[in-house]
Amino acid sequence: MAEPVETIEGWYALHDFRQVDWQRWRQLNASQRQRALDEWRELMETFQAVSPETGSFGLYSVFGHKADLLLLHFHADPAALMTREWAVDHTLLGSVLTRPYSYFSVVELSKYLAQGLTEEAARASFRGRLEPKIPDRAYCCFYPMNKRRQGQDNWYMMSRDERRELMKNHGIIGHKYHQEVIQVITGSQGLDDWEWGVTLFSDNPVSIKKLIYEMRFDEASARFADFGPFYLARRITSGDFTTHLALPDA
Ligand code: 76R
Repeated sequence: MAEPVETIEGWYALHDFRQVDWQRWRQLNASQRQRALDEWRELMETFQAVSPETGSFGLYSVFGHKADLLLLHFHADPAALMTREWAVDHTLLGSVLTRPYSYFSVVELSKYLAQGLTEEAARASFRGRLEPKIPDRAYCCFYPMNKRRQGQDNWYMMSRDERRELMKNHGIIGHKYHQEVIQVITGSQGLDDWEWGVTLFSDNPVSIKKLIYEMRFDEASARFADFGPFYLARRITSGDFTTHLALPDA
């Protein structure tokens, strides 16, 4: 049997996508709308006020038809993420939002390239990556992925050394985009429908595109990667969103 690589887990992640049901929104009267917007602002303030010791939060507006909002939470306690889902559902605005997608996972670092380190040493030196702050970048791209299990292209039948070699090359490509694109890899084996979630942050959507395109030619992706849906979102303030909803013709 090929041996699994050791992984180190950090904060849990909830990618909570919501979509406005405009018909239901328009059915609310003026005072209900006002209440909905006030409640929403308050809730976003609560999310933003999460202690940096235990979590982080970012609000994004999603391009295209797949969703309107991405509420991105990282938190040490999975129960806190559930409470945050419920908190949205319990607001008046929550009752006009549908949930086109969501993803639950946990920040994961694999020890392919840090083999000598004990878990404690790795934890200490990678704390910033295990407990990610939402980076101050304008765009966020999210997609789930699997490593392929098909005929000769079966990631899970390869030896750990072969996989490490592939991950090394993968890391070299990724490193070219160091600082330009910040990546958070979350593992979701047994937690959600795919094996990993990939969350990328950048001020430039083209940098995200170029990174992903370049990786497609690398064996780790070319032979072994299968992808789910891609979401591209732009960071917004809760005020941007409430202004959008409050437009007279909205
Ligand atoms: O942790 C590290 O930085 C060491 C090198 C590294 C590992 C082990 C690394 C670096 N990644 C690792 C693991 Mn990655 N990564 C992806 C995607 O679209 C695609 O084709 C793949 C999606 C991107 C864009 C990306 C970016 N990586 C992984 C794993 C787990 C594999 C396993 O355990 O079997 C997956 C699924 C995955 C996927 N990766 C980097 C990046 C970038 C930008 C880097 C360089 C980071 C830097 O040096 O700044």
